[in-house]
Amino acid sequence: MDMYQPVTVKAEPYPFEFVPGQCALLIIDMQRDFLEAGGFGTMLGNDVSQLRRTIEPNRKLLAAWRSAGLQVIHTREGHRPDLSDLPPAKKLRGRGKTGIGDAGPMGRILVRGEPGHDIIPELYPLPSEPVIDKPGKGAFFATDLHAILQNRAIQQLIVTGVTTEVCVHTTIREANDRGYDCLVPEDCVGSYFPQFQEIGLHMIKAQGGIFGWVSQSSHILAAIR
Ligand code: C5J
Repeated sequence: MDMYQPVTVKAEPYPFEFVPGQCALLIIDMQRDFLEAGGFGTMLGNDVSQLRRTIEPNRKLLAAWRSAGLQVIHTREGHRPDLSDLPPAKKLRGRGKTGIGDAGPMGRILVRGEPGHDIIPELYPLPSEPVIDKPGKGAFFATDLHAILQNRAIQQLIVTGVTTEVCVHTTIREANDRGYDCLVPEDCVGSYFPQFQEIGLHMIKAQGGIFGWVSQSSHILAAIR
């Protein structure tokens, strides 16, 4: 593949054109606590199957992206073990009996280094792929993501992961304000709430692509083959 020959992907609201060498696959928070039965997500009463359907399309896209020699970045939502980066408001919100930092089914909930905080084995990062540990919903807040993208001359992002209306959306909005183009393959993003999945994707591509483009992983695979 010619890294600097633009590639066009079928997308809405219109085709997405990207330069492979300047486009990273950004996989948001595919962590065990959100996706595995018995994790934090389930504990909150969510149906993880709504997220698990994204694993296989992400696995295929990641494999193709890696074999084309393109750049991959992963993120994880979580906090320092001493919780010094956990805003009190985030800790209290939800009013659950068990929250961030407490003992959960897979170690302390959303704490770095705990089993539940780690990325699911199906999409495990390679040692060469940066992993951004983020304390917030957006991947740019209080992280070095922007610096890494700038240093690698990345201008465009394929954004996948969970959850569509929370960390994926927040990251796309942050990326927009920093000048990045974002394409979202809808089969590679998931929400616990089907109605939020649907409306979240509409919000990205509405008004001529106010936050970016929406497509399917099959269209991206076809474009990079
Ligand atoms: C949430 C996320 N939903 N990764 N985190 O709390 O979207």
